[in-house]
Amino acid sequence: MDRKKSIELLDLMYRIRLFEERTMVLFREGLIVGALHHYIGEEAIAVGACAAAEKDDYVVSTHRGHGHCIAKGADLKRMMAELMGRETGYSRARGGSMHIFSIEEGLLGGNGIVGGGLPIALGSALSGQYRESGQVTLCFFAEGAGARGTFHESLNLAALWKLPVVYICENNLWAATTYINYGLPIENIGDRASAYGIPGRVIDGNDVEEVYKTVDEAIKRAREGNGPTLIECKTYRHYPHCMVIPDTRPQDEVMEWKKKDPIPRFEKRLLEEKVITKTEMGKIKEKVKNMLDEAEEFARKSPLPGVETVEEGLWA
Ligand SMILES: Cc1ncc(C[n+]2csc(CCOP(=O)(O)OP(=O)(O)O)c2C)c(N)n1
Repeated sequence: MDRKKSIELLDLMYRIRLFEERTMVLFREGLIVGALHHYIGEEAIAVGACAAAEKDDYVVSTHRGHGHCIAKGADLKRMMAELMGRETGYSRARGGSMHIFSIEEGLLGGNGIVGGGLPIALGSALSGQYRESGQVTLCFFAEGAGARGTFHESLNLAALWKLPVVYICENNLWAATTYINYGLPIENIGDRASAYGIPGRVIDGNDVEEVYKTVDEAIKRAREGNGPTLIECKTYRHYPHCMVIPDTRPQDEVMEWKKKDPIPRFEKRLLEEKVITKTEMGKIKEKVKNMLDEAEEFARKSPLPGVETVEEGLWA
């Protein structure tokens, strides 16, 4: 991976981490309401995967989707405004944290329904294939979604029709407060690929370069018309399921995984390989902090949607 790309990945990982930390503060201040599911600890997956995609490729996200949006190039101001319920947000405050949608950035939306994104990804992949546009869909979901019918039906059809889709399972071991082996009789979700006759990979989801390389390969395969790949990324979230749920996970497990934090790990590698200096890293972080100050200010100053607009966008 060249220097420019490595620095780009680090920058995006900082953006996600610092965005999430900022939203925690704003949530506690009552400026962000509703559910807030943080992506801290999982940054290497969104960043590695989206770095392998083109701008017009599609991304289908989840309830834990801020990282996917940022990695795909979403505007921090519009994201922050959406979370703070402002008219200038991506979904004009109709969506909030879980429903950031932006056709310009190829973001086909987050999803409050666990496993709800998989059939949507099937649709966008079919559309790409039908239009012969060369567009690939990256479909993110977590291990809890791997136990849903939508997972099996989608992978079956995608494999059958050789659709251009890459399934990326972010296995952070816990579905809210349910440990993986309570809901899944197998250790690796990636092994399920063999049931659909597609390649399955089980990788270290905290290694941004490994994610990048694996997804890059899967995207090439999809673009060449060879169909889907299932990639399971082993990872961990540093915080409880969402802002309003206490942490029920064993604290020694949390501590162990925090030692595998993808950001210091990547920083260490880049420093050792002399790709970047500590001062340069500091400068990137400073830039990201300024971007977040601007995003917060933009959102704070933006208007709340007026009551007269309440029926706009309703179809029923
Ligand atoms: C169909 C459905 N069932 C249950 C829920 C409630 N719920 C919200 S998040 C969640 C856990 C999801 O776990 P996982 O898919 O592993 O994602 P993670 O939060 O670990 O990223 C559950 C059960 C839901 N939103 N949708």
